[in-house]
Amino acid sequence: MFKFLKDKVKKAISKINDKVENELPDEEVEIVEEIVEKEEKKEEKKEEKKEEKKEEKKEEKKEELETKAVGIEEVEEVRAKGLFGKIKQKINTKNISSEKFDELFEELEIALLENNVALEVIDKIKNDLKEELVDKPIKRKEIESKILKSLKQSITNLFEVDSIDIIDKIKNKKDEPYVVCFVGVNGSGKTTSIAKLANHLKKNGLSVLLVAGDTWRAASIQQLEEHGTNLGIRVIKHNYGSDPAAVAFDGIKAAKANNVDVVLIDTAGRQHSNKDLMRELEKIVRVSTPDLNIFVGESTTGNDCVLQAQQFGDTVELDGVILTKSDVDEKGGAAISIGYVTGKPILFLGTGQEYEDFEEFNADKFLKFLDI
Ligand SMILES: Nc1nc2c(ncn2[C@@H]2O[C@H](COP(=O)(O)OP(=O)(O)OP(=O)(O)O)[C@@H](O)[C@H]2O)c(=O)[nH]1
Ligand SMILES: [Mg+2]
Repeated sequence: MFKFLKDKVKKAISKINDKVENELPDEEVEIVEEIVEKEEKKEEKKEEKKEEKKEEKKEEKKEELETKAVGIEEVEEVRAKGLFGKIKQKINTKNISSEKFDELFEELEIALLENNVALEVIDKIKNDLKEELVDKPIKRKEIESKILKSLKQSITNLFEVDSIDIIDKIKNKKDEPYVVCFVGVNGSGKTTSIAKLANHLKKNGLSVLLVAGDTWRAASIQQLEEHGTNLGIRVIKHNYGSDPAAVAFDGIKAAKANNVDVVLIDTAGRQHSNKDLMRELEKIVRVSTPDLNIFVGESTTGNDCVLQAQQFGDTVELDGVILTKSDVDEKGGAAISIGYVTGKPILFLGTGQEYEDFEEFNADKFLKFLDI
């Protein structure tokens, strides 16, 4: 999962590091530490011992400065601590100008583009990194780690979209069934994700009902019924060609009558450009007033997936995203981009074809995967 992205980003950062190392001149930043020598005059006998100790402390402090100091700002901080002895040392730093940064960032930009990261996300990462790295003396040894740290922070911020605890939401809606509608293009994994979520909810002690709202594609009702049989979950269906909004209405009615906690509505795959089918989707949503509309997108389709989510969002008010087939996605661009671009959280990742291949999305885990 996401291996290609991980490798490319690492390579790009290593290249940037080499360029900074080789193409930018060293700049010396002088660090000065003043002495506060109070005790020396009082106890002359102990002078020698003290001198020894002072030397030790100077050495220790020098080492501390070596690892800490990156520029003038930190000298002030160290000075405030008040130490014994006087330390004067020069640290080699690199200073990246704004123009040089633009040139260096191209390495990373290409890596991100190749991995289907959305343009607005690349722009955001660029601005974040620029703020952290430009015109600030960076200690030579710390260039690569500083870039990685800035990149990690920038990507972390991309996931700062309010998440939804679906189980909590369902449990909090006590009087009526909680209704979830699944939308997306053909073959994105809607029906499979419904079955996976149904399984997950059932395992968490919730009762579930499925609505066969795809009355369009051949064998779609049968496909949902098979999942229902496997999972021991009731499926409400009409005939092929019937109005899916009416099936959804009946499903919710049946769930109410039987005190079912959750209704999951399957819908036919459709392209945003198909006006009739989009109108049909609008009607399903109008009639069933879902508590949650989930866009199901194929992780492997990268930028297309992000664009589709935006387009579906024009017709249906989306609340969250399920990214399927992340098990076969080496790029990860959709996972990085979709939350930031749509402002909606990724709720789950589909990680295979089995019911259990379904994970709650976790940004920390994702970052660990990227190994940044
Ligand atoms: N590897 C992998 N395959 C998946 C995943 N989710 C779904 N699939 C497969 O993708 C194919 C399409 O899945 P469906 O659930 O039928 O997709 P759909 O969106 O309902 O399709 P339509 O109803 O035709 O629009 C099936 O072969 C699924 O097994 C996943 O997370 N990983
Ligand atoms: Mg389907």
